[in-house]
Amino acid sequence: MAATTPATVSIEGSLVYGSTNTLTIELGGLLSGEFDRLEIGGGATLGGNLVVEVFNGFIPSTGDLFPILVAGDVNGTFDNESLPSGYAWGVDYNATMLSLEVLALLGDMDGDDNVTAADAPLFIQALVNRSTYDATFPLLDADVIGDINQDGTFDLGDLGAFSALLSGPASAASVPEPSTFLLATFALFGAAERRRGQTRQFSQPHRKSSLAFLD
Ligand SMILES: [Ca+2]
Ligand SMILES: [Ca+2]
Repeated sequence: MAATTPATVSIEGSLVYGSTNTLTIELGGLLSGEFDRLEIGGGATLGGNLVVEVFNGFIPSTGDLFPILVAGDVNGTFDNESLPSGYAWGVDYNATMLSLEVLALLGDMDGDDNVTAADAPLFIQALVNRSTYDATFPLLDADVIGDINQDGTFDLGDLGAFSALLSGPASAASVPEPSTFLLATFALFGAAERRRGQTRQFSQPHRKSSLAFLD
C-alpha cells in the first residue's frame, strides 16, 4: 500500500519487516492522523530500514513525541534509521510501541527553538567552560544539542558543522559572516577540548526514499 499523506493504518494479524524492507513514516504534525502510525493487532518483528521524513513543511520542536507503531508485541529493531536532519532524535523501542522523540534542535544552545548568532558564544562556552553553561541552562544537554556532526561526541569537531548551520539560508539574513564571528570568539577562549560520554541519540543524514509505506 502507498500513502501520500500521513495516516493511521490498522493491520490485523502480525507484520514482519525483513532486511530488505523499508518502513517510510511521514511526520506532518503532532495530532493523530497528522503523522504516519501503524497499529498492528498481532506482533511486529522489525528489521530493514526505517525512513522518517517531514511532510508539508512541518517543523518539529524539541520534545515532540511521535508514537509511530503500536503492536501486541514489538520484537527486534530496524537495521538502519534515517531521520530528518538538523535534530537529535530519540528512537524508543519498548514492548508494545515504537516512538520517535525530538531530543533537540542541533546547535540551539539556548533552547529557543532557533539557531541564531546568539547560540554561537554559548556553543563555545559549553565547549570550554561547561560548568558555567550547565549552570545557566540546567535543563539543556550540550552533549546532545552540540553534537552537530552527529558522531556521538560534542567536541571541537562540531565547530565546523555549527558554523555551517549558522551560514544556512534560514538564518543567513540575521547572521552575517558567522564563520568569522565564531572563529574570532573561539580564539578568545583558546583551545580547550573536553570529551564527553556517549549520549543516547540517533540520527543519520536525511535521504530520499520511495513513497512506499509498506513494501
Ligand atoms: Ca537558539
Ligand atoms: Ca560531534
